[in-house]
Amino acid sequence: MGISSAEAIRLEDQYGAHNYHPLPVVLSRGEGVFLWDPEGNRYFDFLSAYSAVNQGHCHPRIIKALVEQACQLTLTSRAFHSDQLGQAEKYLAETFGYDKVLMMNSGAEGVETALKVVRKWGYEVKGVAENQAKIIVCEKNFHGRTIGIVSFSSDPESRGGFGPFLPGFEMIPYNNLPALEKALQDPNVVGFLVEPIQGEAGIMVPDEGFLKSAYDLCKAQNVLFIADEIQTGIARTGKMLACDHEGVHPDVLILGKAVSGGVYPVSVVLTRNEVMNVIKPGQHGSTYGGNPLACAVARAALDVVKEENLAENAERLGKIFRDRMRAINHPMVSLVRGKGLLNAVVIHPTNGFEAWDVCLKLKELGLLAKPTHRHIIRFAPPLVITEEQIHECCDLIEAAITSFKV
Ligand code: IF1
Repeated sequence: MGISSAEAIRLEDQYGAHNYHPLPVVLSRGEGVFLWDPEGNRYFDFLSAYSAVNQGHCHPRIIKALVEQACQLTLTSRAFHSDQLGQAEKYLAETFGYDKVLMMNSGAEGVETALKVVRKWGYEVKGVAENQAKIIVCEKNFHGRTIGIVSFSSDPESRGGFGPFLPGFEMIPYNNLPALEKALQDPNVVGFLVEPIQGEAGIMVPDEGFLKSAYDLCKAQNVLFIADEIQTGIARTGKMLACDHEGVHPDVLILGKAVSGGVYPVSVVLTRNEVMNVIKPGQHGSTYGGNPLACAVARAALDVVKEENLAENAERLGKIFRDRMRAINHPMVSLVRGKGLLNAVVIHPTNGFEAWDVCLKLKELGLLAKPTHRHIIRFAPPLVITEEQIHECCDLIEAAITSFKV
């Protein structure tokens, strides 16, 4: 028997850690761009689980792969080979143009893995002295929640109370080539970790050419360019990878979220032999990393992205979305930015109403989105959304915003 929304919220409140402040909506079913609550109300999903569900909820092809593999074999550990792992690694390597793949589970683990590989490359290949390796990161980054990763966060909320922190990181402003050039002068620098668009910072799109120039600067100093495409990857921004917009092929690529279509946690680190080969047996791993279920799901999820041309759809519908948002004539809409179907609307508080109130109104009208940093609303629907649905949703967003009288 299903429970009511009120009961579901009460249970979470009583028994769950209060590490989130969700919108007051309970979801019990999803299909494509739609979600339903237990009372049967239908919503357009404009968060897509932070861009994990790019292929749409419960995509039949991905679910079929999940169920078929689940009936066959789910976990072997890496103590033994599986018939699925090599096939998935080959598929991932060929899809993204890399020699080798290391599969993990959460995005944060993918980032940690990349940092370990890059540090080790720094010592064994670049020749940095023991314990001296440095990795450059950007202000307002978001790469996950492990102690290692929050050690180089600039967000007091992410870091506060979790010290002591890990050394070996240098922070520079995002989208700032002179700062990068300066930081790269240190010969102990082994990597530059960057989000091609900063997600949690509020969908901050860097200047055109930033990624390409940053890549070139890294190359000149024998520093690995590490792209965290956990949120921007897998067609979200209108290309398979956000780096593709500038023809940049990162030395190290980190994927997560939509690499499995929101069906099962899978993260992936991809790089060339020279880098990946520094990891020897026993030096890194995970019980669940690269398990048969993960492998089958990831292959199906990427098949869907390619066969349904989700990148092209995101590119085309993203332009329509931003045009429609910019055409809303209301003082609450102060800025619209984004790429593909990763967009943000900056809400100017009006008469005491702010982004949270707009999201509550949107929920009432049947569309789910979440504020970030108080005044920004992120709009990121599943990429299977149609042009007709995008227009219908833009109508809803316009109606929600214009319901606030000036
Ligand atoms: C939460 C944000 C999005 C990420 C990038 C690594 C990770 C993430 C670029 C870690 C995760 C999530 C986590 C989620 C909220 C969400 C988020 F608002 F915090 F920034 F998407 F925009 N790199 N992002 O965006 O991946 O370990 O979570 O699998 O609730 O913390 P993970």
